[in-house]
Amino acid sequence: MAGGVGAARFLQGLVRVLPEENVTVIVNTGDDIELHGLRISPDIDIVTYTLADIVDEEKGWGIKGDTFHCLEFLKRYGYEAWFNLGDMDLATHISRTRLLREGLRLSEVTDRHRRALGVKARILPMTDDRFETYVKTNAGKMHFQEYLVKRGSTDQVLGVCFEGAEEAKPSQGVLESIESSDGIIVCPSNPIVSIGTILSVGGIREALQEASARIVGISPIVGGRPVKGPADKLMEGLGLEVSAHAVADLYKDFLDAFIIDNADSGECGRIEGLGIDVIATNTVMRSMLDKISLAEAALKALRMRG
Ligand code: FO1
Repeated sequence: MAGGVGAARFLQGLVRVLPEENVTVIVNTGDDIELHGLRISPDIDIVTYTLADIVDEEKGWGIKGDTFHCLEFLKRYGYEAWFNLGDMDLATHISRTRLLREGLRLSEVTDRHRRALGVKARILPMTDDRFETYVKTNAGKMHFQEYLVKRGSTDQVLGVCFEGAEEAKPSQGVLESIESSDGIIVCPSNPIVSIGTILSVGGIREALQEASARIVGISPIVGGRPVKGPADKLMEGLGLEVSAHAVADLYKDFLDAFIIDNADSGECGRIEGLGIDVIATNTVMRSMLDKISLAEAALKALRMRG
């Protein structure tokens, strides 16, 4: 189960210790947005580009070597261009929008794109239905991307709402993959707007509670701060403590084990108190070796071998 950049970095390690075709990634679509008439699915694209080895590694999103000529020209026509869509990246959004308009489901489009880019892992959007994350702030309610990218996560968070969550059904293959998998990993992603969204889609949380496979989570919080992104601001805004323990608490109804960073080893006892096995290791992924070691730790916690 995956959000964007943190999950994609972890998956780079995972596909080096497991055959890639044995991996299914269930991806958050709450960050999806329509801009310039195009459907953008940031987390799906981040995971796909990363596994295709074409991602801009420094940013963690977009395509390496991409240019921004189209966006510059849109600005000359007076359009807002706060979301940086590269020229090659735009081809993905044009294709997605076109295929959706022709009647394909988002999951079918995603499958076509990942195959075209040579990705062997299955990539499943959490839902094919409309689902958008909004953040309630002191400056009003806004789309998650507006909060994150346009306004740089500077507004005070008062709440989060998932529009479409009540009607959203898991996309085809999601529940089946949870039921039949040998091990389930909750990637180091934002617990509110990446994993929280996936868990809010009808039936997914229940499928995890009933899964026969072991489930391991990886903390996205290291030393009381998120490795990347605004998880701290969102957690605080919802009245939660910003800690590995608070993340484990959000997942305690289905988690068997939780991997936390060595920096948070002081929280082991509290997390074990939730009935969850704890593994403390290095979770900060700077090099490929870090990613591979973390993937190996996850497989060990799942009692699986690569
Ligand atoms: N993140 C930014 O911080 N600024 C951007 O301009 C931006 C553009 C962008 C374009 C395509 C894409 O797939 C992702 C993009 N992201 C950008 C990342 C994205 O907004 C977030 O990282 C995810 O939604 C959170 O997982």
